[in-house]
Amino acid sequence: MSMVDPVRFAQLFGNLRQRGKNDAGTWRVAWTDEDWNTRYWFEQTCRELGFEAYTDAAGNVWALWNGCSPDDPGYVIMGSHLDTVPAGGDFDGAYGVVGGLEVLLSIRDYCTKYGVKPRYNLGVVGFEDEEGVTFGNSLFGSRAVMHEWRPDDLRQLASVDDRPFTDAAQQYGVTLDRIMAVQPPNIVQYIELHIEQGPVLWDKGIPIGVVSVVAGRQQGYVRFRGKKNHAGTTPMDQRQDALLFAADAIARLNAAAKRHHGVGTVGELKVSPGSPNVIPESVVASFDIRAPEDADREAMFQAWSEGLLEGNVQFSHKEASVPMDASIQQTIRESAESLRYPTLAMPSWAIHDAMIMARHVPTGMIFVPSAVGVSHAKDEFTNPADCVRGVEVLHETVQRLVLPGGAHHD
Ligand code: HGY
Ligand code: MN
Ligand code: MN
Repeated sequence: MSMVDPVRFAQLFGNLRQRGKNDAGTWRVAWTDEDWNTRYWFEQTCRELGFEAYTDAAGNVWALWNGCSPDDPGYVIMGSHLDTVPAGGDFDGAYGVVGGLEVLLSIRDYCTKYGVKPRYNLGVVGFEDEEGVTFGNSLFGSRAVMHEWRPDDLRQLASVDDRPFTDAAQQYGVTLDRIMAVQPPNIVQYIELHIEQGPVLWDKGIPIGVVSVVAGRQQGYVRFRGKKNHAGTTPMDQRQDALLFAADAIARLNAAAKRHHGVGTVGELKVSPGSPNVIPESVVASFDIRAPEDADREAMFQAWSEGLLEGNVQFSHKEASVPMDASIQQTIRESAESLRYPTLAMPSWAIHDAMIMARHVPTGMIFVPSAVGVSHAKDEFTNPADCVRGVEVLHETVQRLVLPGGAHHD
């Protein structure tokens, strides 16, 4: 029987989890040396494990096994992202990449030992810049693989400190021309294993989530204009305080989210001139609006953006909700049930590379519980038993997809 090896998985995952980590959390932010040293490490590790391993023109790292050689019926790809948010957790993304590598190893070793020829080739990908925290280009690597980027989209991207995305990417050899020319393997299905990042599975005590839809998101920046003046001498009724306008917008976003069954967050504020004794003349605030139903998200954004005081939306990127493939969802459910693991069908409130892949190939997502629902923080944690259960369900699912006659149980 092809089995996952929990010890091998724990060793690989333990190695990755330490990379870019300090007391405040994990700092494998895209387009930094921490991120790219991790990519080189992962590529080298996969090569040493006997796979065709490479980093593509957009920074995505691939490990491929063409077990069907010489014909190429296409690849079933597992994976997630290797980058993190600043001071993030060490499960978000990394868990799915290493879980995929463990399944790739288990199935390759099984097929090699018993001379079994899979129906599809198999591989793992570690996407680049899923988080988009610096340049607002989330899901960057998967969009590059699926050729969703246009050069102008990327030319206009810049950090809050006005550093162009192209400048940062070029530092790692990633140029616009190369991004446009990414040559991915022939992907026929994509399965992403990921932590839930929320409290639902943890609160219900259910070990496996079968993702039904990845919630859409509208994200961007609003600039509020005020009038710079003296904090002491300016009477309260003669102020144009940009930060007060922003504060009003933050409170109203919170109310709109509750009213429209969504979530709304302002996670970033840049106040100018940023001196305690000067009334702010300009504030740039980020916004992040999500809901599984597109109509709810649109209504939320509309209700909120109509009432902005002295503010206008500078940049906004919208991603519609994307349903996961129904038959892959069923395969995941059956796989978990064959292992006697209860499952819960559920939306993903976090966005994932799976929402890009699902627009092009049949795609599924498997969730495991996040302890106390915490994520994007250093105490992000999933207990080892839950981690292994998720890898086993991914393994069982992928066996059913690629092995002749489905999963093998001697
Ligand atoms: O923001 C998100 O939902 C994801 O973690 N990038
Ligand atoms: Mn993630
Ligand atoms: Mn994340």
